Amino acid sequence: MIRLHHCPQARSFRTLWLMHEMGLDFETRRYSFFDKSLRQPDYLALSPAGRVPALEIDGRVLFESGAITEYLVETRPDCGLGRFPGDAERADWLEWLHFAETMGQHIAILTQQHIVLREDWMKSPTVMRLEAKRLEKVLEVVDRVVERRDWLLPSGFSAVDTNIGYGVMIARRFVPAALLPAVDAYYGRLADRPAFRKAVEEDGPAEIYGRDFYEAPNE
Ligand SMILES: N[C@@H](CCC(=O)N[C@@H](CS)C(=O)NCC(=O)O)C(=O)O
Repeated sequence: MIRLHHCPQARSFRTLWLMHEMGLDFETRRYSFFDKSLRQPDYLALSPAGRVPALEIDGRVLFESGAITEYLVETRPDCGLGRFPGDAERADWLEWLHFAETMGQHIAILTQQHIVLREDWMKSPTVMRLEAKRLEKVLEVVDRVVERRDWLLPSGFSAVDTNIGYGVMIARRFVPAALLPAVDAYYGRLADRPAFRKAVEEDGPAEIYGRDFYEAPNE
């Protein structure tokens, strides 16, 4: 039995989507991002920092979406979505896998600033503008690659497209999609994938991002 612990719209979407790409059977347990259920002792026993995703698999629990991605493709290599030691694309695959969290850190700060901090006096327009600009710079790295090909690696779609692809999906709420046409087209290709659509259907009611776009206010 594989069980994914998931919050709608959170990084656990990466795992939800990837497992559909891999055609795995699994069950999903959903939590609210806001109601402190991730801080309950039962959940902390699974994910000690109280974060999603956590994945129960092969008789243990794993947390950290990048590690989960690597574990899933290594233990189930027939899916063809990993690039293993000896593969010419191994280094690029690893770079993209971890670069997804460079994108993730800016998204996390922007989410905190725009959404989690509820009172205006808690928010910093400077941080919002700075982080949106930094996120745009990160997206430009993706843009330069996907303007030349459909997926991040020359050989085709792989698990790193799910890790980066989740970031691209959320980043569009903070950086106008029109600024990065190649990323916009890449997102269109990702969103067209049956496994992505299945993951969107199973994601659960949107709770974190209620707006399509969050503009950084002027000072
Ligand atoms: N680097 C971790 C980050 C996990 C993480 O921070 N997830 C967020 C959701 S996107 C979370 O669980 N936040 C809940 C909280 O901080 O209370 C990963 O990729 O799994």
